[in-house]
Amino acid sequence: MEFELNEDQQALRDEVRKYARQKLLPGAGEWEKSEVPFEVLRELAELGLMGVNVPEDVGGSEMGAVSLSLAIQEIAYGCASTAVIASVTNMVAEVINHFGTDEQRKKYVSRITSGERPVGAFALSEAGSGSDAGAMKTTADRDGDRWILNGEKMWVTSGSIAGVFVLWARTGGKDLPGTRGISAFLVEPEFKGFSVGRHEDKMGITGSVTTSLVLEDCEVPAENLIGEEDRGFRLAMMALDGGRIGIASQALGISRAAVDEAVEYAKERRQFGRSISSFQDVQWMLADSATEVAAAEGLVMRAAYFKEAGRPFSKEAAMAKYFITEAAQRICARCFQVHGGYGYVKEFPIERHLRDVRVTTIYEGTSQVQKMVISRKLLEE
Ligand code: COS
Repeated sequence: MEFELNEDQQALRDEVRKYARQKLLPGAGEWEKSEVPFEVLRELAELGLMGVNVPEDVGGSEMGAVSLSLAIQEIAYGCASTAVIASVTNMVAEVINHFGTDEQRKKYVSRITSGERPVGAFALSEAGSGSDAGAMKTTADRDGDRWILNGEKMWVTSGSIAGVFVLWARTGGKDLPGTRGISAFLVEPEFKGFSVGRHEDKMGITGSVTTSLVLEDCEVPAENLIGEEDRGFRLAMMALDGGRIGIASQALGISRAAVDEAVEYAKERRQFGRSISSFQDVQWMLADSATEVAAAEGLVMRAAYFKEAGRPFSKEAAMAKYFITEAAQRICARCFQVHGGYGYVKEFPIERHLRDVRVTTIYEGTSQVQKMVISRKLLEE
């Protein structure tokens, strides 16, 4: 059994680590007050980090799912907002690469990987359709050589900055309810009838914009249907399986940063005439946190390895996301506690980690949805 990364994976991890600590870490505190600068996102594309697991013929790095997870972990250590933008973009590049025609791949994946339009977005949820993704109401009706889309998507990461959206709508009318009769489309923000709606005012991850999308007789060329008509729900589920490894990697990266900061703070801070790191209470908070990080590393890398090996990995991805995103809440809360009153002020990044990490048990499937996926797989095996 091998526990080591191969040379390419190590090199990629080291390179992204260096970049994230030099470039992202110092900016994260400022960017959360505005937005992650677009030049940074373009730079990520130029470094090959917006298409880590897509082939070279569309400009990807072709480095596999394990490398993608490593890259997101390192990016998240530096800046959680940048990590979610990169994770979703990679998921979008992968879904287009996997299900798209050659023309769709060449046009839209290359657009992301070249840095021309370095961000992709995923538009599945709606006001009344979150965990129950099949309950969406947005419609797409065929009209000659185009589709006419009407409805409103919600919670779209990078809604106002993406150059391409994979967007789901109902094509099956009343005959195909629920998860049947849904199709996926490649939508450009310049398409007639497309507009960006409300910008959400969030608790964390505020360097990453989250918006709604309004579709009013939005005209999408017929050739922009991706995958099979009426069978698009499967695309969303398959994309999310990979995306969940991305969010697990993000939570892992944030947790590692929190532990490192708590260790450093504990060593420096003195109370009652001695370092607080000499108190067993503090030691145990650090030990519990580092142990959960190590356990999560195992689950996250295992899920990425299953994906890379071409094995079924829905359950493994759900387990990894469920475990680390829940553990990350405890880890960041303990590391926050180690900081005492200083944790509560913005001088230290730990309060940002606590706010940023909160959403990870929610987006790309709540912990409750992950448990549905895990238990269904167990019962069908
Ligand atoms: N890979 C491939 N196909 C899948 C799949 C997967 N991982 N999961 C489900 N499918 C297929 C099923 O095989 C089924 O296909 P058929 O229509 O051929 O029977 C279809 O998709 C519907 O699956 P299912 O019956 O399991 O759908 P449910 O409505 O019960 O929903 C959950 C299942 C809850 C798991 C799904 O709706 C979900 O993941 N919800 C959360 C969505 C989410 O993460 N949103 C966040 C978006 S980012 S903000």
